[in-house]
Amino acid sequence: MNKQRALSLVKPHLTETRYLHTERVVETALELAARFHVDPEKAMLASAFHDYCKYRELEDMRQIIAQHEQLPNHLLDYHHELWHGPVASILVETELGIKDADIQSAIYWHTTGHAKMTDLEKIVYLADYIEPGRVIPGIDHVRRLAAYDLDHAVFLACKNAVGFLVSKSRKVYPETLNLYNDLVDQI
Ligand code: DGI
Ligand code: FE
Ligand code: FE
Repeated sequence: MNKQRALSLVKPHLTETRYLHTERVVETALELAARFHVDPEKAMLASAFHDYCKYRELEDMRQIIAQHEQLPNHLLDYHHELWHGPVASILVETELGIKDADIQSAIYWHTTGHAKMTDLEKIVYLADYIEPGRVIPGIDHVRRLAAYDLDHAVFLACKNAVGFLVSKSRKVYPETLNLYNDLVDQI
């Protein structure tokens, strides 16, 4: 599937703003894929569909998580913002026929990250964070690191996200902390 086709399939599921975000995530992911030697087609498809389920009804997502054996029920104990990646990893296959474990896993983990991420997963996670439309405190440092050190950039994005959630007294998903712990000794 080429980029135009992928974007035309995701567009009806998104708001205009979210679609423009998605276009920028795709371009950013393709740049990162070239830089860090990751399969560009997988990077394109995972980034094009990463927010495919961002606007699904919460009740529909709740049901899919509860019923689908590949999705852990404990997701329901966390903020519903964490549901759209895992749900999309299933629905891109059942609704669009995208059946590729690497792509589906990058979609699954794009919000929280996890320990021992693949480079494809890191690229989608990072592209979502640093795409040029994002305005986040400290983001320029992450963008500079993304020019040459994938792990360090992912670590700083994760650290910023954890710091933000803690500052707001929000729950932090355990895998986000596992990603932090995984990389803190490596960078
Ligand atoms: O879908 P996007 O907005 O493009 O980006 P995303 O999938 O990274 O979602 C970001 C939202 O998810 C943002 O509002 C912060 C929230 N989030 C990320 N990790 C966690 C989290 N919220 C909670 N409560 N816990 C987390 O670990
Ligand atoms: Fe998202
Ligand atoms: Fe996104």
